[in-house]
Amino acid sequence: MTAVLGRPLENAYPAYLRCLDEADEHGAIDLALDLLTDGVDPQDVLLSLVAPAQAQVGEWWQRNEWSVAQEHAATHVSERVIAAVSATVRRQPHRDRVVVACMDGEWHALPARLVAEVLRLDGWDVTFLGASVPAAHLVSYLHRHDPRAVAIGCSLPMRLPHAARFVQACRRADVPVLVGGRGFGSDGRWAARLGVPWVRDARGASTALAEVTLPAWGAAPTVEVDDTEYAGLVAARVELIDLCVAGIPDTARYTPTQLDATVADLGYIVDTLAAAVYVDDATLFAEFAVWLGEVLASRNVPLRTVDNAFDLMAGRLRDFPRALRILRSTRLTTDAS
Ligand code: B12
Repeated sequence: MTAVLGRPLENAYPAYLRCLDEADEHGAIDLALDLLTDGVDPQDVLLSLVAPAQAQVGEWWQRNEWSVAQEHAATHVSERVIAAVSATVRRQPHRDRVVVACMDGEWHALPARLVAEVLRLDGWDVTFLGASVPAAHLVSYLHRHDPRAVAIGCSLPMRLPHAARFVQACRRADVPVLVGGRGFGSDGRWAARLGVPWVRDARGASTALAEVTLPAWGAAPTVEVDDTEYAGLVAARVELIDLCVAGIPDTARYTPTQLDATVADLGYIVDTLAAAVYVDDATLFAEFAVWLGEVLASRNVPLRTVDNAFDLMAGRLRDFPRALRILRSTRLTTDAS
């Protein structure tokens, strides 16, 4: 954890993690409110205590040290803390209305919520729409409320094609868009591919909103997005999963839980491959493969199974040049291992 600023937060961080570990929401709220009483900036409480603690929770889950239930409990505590901080520090909005939302299928509302609260603390009149908003519903909402801009959060690269549709919908409604979140890449390079302004963090969002000018924010995509191959992959999704379940040795002996997990992982593989094809960037899939390798290795899943799935998919995707190139260049094991 590197993001802490100054002593009070530094001292509070281990205690906050303990509260998350024990699902102690009262302890966590007291700790956050005590920091406010001590004069710590509320934005720092959100961004240098809650945010890095949530990232830590993710690492524990990734390494199989924490169960999904522990992660859910911890996230609930963080949500309560954010609510307590914003209820304690109420600022009258004196800037324009801004909408913060996550697109269809994106359930990571908490990162966007942090952004929304930081914007609120900076005086913006924020409407937070939360997780998984269908694009059509967003558009009708924008027509009614006419905000200065929409800030879109995406935490999973595999949701990028949906983010692109969301951006297009906002542009059709003539509302400027900015995006953020780890789903656009650590340096925002996939936002650049979609031709949309990206900001690294919540404070950056506030600065960017203050500077918003059209048409700079209405830039066209920097690459020709390959919808055709992407659409073909989406259409073949179920077939690809079935093919792998049938083709991977031993699946007949899997327990129902193992089979469910395998089908879910195969779904992530296809969706991430489709996203990599969409933005035409093999590094998107390569980064995912590293992450998947870590997740599966910590759960004792043989990584050869994944390479096996890549090969089976490549066999079916002979007419998909981008997908084929990506699959053939990605391996979780070396031949010798
Ligand atoms: C909590 C959590 C969940 C919760 C979310 C609940 C909620 N209310 O948000 C639930 C259980 C739903 C969930 C589900 C999943 N999750 Co999850 N989740 C997390 C976790 C642990 C914390 C999220 C969080 O609060 N982060 C804190 C914020 C502050 O961090 P941040 O993203 O860095 O945000 C900063 C910037 O990125 C930026 N920013 C972020 N959003 C935005 C938006 C805008 C507009 C702007 C301007 C800036 C901006 O500003 C923020 C603050 O400065 C993360 C770990 C992590 N590192 O984030 C995993 C994580 C994101 N999840 C992950 C995964 C894999 C999943 C699942 C696929 C798991 C599964 N097997 O089902 C599903 C997918 C669900 C879906 N379709 O959306 C992975 C993603 C890995 C990858 N390479 O893609 C992570 C990284 C965990 C990990 N280490 O492996 N998850």
